[in-house]
Amino acid sequence: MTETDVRAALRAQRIEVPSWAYGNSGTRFKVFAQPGVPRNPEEKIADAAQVHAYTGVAPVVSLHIPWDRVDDFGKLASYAAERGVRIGTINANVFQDDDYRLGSVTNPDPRIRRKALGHLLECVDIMDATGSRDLKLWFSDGTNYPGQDDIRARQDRLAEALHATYQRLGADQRMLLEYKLFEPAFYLTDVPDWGTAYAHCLKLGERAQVVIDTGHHAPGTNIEFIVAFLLREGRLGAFDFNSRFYADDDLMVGAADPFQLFRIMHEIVRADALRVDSGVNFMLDQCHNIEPKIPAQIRSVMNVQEATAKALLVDTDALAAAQAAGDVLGANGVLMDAYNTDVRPLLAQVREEAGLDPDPMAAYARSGYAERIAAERVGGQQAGWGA
Ligand code: PSV
Ligand code: MN
Ligand code: MN
Repeated sequence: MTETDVRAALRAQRIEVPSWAYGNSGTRFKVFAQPGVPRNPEEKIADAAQVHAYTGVAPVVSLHIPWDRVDDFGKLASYAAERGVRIGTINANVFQDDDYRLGSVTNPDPRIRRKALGHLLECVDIMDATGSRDLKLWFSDGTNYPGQDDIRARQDRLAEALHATYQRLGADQRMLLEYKLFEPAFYLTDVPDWGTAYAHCLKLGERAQVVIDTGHHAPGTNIEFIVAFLLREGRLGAFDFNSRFYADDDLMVGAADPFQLFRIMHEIVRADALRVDSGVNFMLDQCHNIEPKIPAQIRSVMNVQEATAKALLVDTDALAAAQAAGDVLGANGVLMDAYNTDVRPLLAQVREEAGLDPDPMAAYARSGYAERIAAERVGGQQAGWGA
């Protein structure tokens, strides 16, 4: 790839930001309030628009329902457009209701299953109103104790709900199924891994795709293998990017393990899946408990850009030659050369070419936006109401 191609690919890259990154968040021990946090979905979108204004690659905001419920979603979409962004993925939430103590779509009680399915279908209505393509499903469903419920029956109930939701999708809409190893259930999770998500998606049809949340794996899992495998099968629909040190930490992507992020982006570039029309959506799923939120989102976008730039710089001819020759050290060296390149000057140039400040963090800090929202907004909303 020529340097011009690399710069063009970086300019064309798109990263979706989550509405919930801008609200107050914490752990189950403490939610820390920060000054200036949004009081409503409009203000979350306004903050997300700041991230796009300084990075130029984050024009899409993901919503979580009901956290971002409004009376008129069409109006919210227009509000976003006025600020230069648009509404992206609609994230369903069937995990914050007392009724879901024993599960949502897998609950043994048919009344609760109907209620959960009703919410999933309502999310598709919202997608119709916002013009969103993707419905993201993550289920907190699982059990805490062996024998608590029937593993196979729960899979049957899950399949039934997924099928009914899939049938409701419009021709241009997709269902993204997210997996997570554990939490909040500790003994068994109904969609614990990519294999389970993939098997359900295969049965549903081509518009059912797997989501890889980078924080949802056991320590040491080779996530880039999962990326390569799903891309090869045409079933990688999206990423939820974040970092983990221990569990589902939701820290800034590229903070815990920038090398892992590079390896993931290498597989993306290898499959030509960086393009906006590749069908792979790159989203952040993060919470910023102690750091300021808008700068944390800007930093996260920059971390993804740096990993992407390095992946684009891999000398693919030299890599293929070394691999074909069985040159283990040579092949590894090609990859490490790209990883060890300082791409910050290249990205600064890409930003300048796009008419942006080469240093988005400094430009945002200088803008006075943080001080303005701190003065204007009183009583900021908690992201996910303390989820
Ligand atoms: C679950 O841990 C998850 O990763 C899902 O994507 C949820 O929708 C999101 O977090 C909420 O923060
Ligand atoms: Mn997620
Ligand atoms: Mn998560």
